[in-house]
Amino acid sequence: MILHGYWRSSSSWRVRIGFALKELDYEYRAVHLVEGGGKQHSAQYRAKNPMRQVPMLEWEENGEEIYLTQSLAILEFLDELRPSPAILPANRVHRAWAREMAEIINAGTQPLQNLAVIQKIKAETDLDAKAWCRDWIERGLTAYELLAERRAGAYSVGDEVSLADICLIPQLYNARRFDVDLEAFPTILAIEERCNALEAFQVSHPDQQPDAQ
Ligand SMILES: N[C@@H](CCC(=O)N[C@@H](CS)C(=O)NCC(=O)O)C(=O)O
Repeated sequence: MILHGYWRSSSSWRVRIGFALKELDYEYRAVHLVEGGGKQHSAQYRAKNPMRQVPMLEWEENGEEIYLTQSLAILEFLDELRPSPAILPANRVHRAWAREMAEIINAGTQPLQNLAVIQKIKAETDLDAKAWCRDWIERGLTAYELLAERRAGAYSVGDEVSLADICLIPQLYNARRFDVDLEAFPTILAIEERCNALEAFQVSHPDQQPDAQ
């Protein structure tokens, strides 16, 4: 399988965590999101992924070229491919909570601070793009913290790593890039410390990627 990604793309990092947790191999193809206006906009890449984003997984199945985008769809696909360790809790309610918290990051936070949004804000408004990103990340993490206070054990939902943690940790990396003050999120920081101790989170870290700058 070929994983198209970018070292400091948080959505790409989510998928790398999934591969590492499940001890599945992949070939890494770096897509530079900035160089030359961004390789995600090239005709060749757009033909495979019309959303012009990373990550994208590419492989061949029964003689057919398969392309799959959207990190959560990719992670659920990996979970079906290799069910253990599961990234979705066995308990139905916990599973729904893990998905809910993952979506707070995936749908409610990251899209508002994505590169294309920042570029548009800078090009078309007088807003402070960094402050914009910081506000939306703070809003997302505030909600996440309140839910985690009630639901967390060692990790965001109970005592097993789940989809929620896989989305949370890369978002914290983004939060620091935008100078979000994380002191207000003690539950999240405790979860992060436990995740950081796991090899799957370490080897998938942006700084460990071949295209890291
Ligand atoms: N919901 C998507 C988000 C993907 C996404 O926003 N990727 C960013 C990097 S984290 C990207 O490729 N941005 C390129 C751009 O904005 O031009 C997913 O989970 O895969």
